[in-house]
Amino acid sequence: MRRNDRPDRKKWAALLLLAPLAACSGHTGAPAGSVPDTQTPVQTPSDADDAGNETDDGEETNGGAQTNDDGADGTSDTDAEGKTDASVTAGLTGETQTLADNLDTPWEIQFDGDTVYMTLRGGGLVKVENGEQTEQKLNLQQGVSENGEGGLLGLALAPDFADSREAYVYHTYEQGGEPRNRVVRIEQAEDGSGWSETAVLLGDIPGARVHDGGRLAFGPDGMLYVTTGDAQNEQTARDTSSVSGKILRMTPDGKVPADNPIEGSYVYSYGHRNPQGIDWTADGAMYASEHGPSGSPGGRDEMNRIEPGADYGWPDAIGDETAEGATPPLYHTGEQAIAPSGIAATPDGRLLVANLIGESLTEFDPATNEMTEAASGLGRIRDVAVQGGNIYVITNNTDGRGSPGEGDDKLLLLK
Ligand SMILES: [Ca+2]
Repeated sequence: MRRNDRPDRKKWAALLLLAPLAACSGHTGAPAGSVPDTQTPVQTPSDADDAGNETDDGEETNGGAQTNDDGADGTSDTDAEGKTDASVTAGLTGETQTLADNLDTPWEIQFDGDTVYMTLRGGGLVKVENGEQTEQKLNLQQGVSENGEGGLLGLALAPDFADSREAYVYHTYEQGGEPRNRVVRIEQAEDGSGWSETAVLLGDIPGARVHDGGRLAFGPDGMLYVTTGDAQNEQTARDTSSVSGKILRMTPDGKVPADNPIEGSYVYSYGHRNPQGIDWTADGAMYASEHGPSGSPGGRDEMNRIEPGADYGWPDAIGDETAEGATPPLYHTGEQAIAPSGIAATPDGRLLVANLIGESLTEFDPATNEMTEAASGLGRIRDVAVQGGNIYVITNNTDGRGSPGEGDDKLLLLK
């Protein structure tokens, strides 16, 4: 998801690309007719975790979608800050339209106008244009190491992608036999056929089989934000001298911005366990999803409002626990696990949340701190994007913890 033509791309995209998007769904080759037109509430939560045996990454504990669902939101409250009253979830019918399929663990959706780019965790980069799905060659200076949750993860098209053809990826690699992560800039060939690495913004980010973070997004300020996991070394999360368990902020050239909260440091916020989703609502507020602990007690997946220099408490404050200096989450899932990954702001100032264990798309309202279900029955969901008033998700039933169905995984338009 995130950013294409603007730092706060999704909101803008939703406003600006309405027409192109309608066109997009028309000429992707899949059945058209993407305009939601009913008020059908969402389905019941699906069964939870069918997945793996992992024991420590929040993607695998006994789960279950949130059940505080009061149906799709049909009565969005308008307030200041220019929010519109157009709920993108109110008209969902439960129907979907498949725009791409047979994707092996897709991780991030990015829109460039009508064109979609997606990373595949194993190292592929898929383009969907005019209904045609192609895997593009990606030449990196370090091989992608897909191991556990690591691999080719986040993708962010540069705000000036239309001119520069530049983008950024976050991927796991091996260094001396150990998993590490790096953020690199890539550039698309002029003929559009493939991509090559042109710069390393940040390497040597601690990695592990689980807790690799990996989401990239340009903020409304034009800076690149990067989520990192604690890489199974939880004591590093509140240590601001480490880049693990953080949200980092850097210039598009990989430099530390002069106005970062800690002088000379990439660290923008800390005390994170494994954040995999970030986005900004139209009022400029930044939010992040975060995987809570698994095992006992488990659950405690979080939604946080991200403030510069703030400490989000992991591992010393979990759920409602407090720790000195720690900012509590706006919302957590209690004993349930949903394993939230990508998030996407909606035009009316809410956040859609892609849930893995929860096998659902939920909608978080920062005005009430309530999470409601928007869609389910699609299996694990890794990422979500809002474009032109429409909602797009990628499933993640092939990520090793799900039950792949025919044609999985898929890029879906929710109708
Ligand atoms: Ca926290």
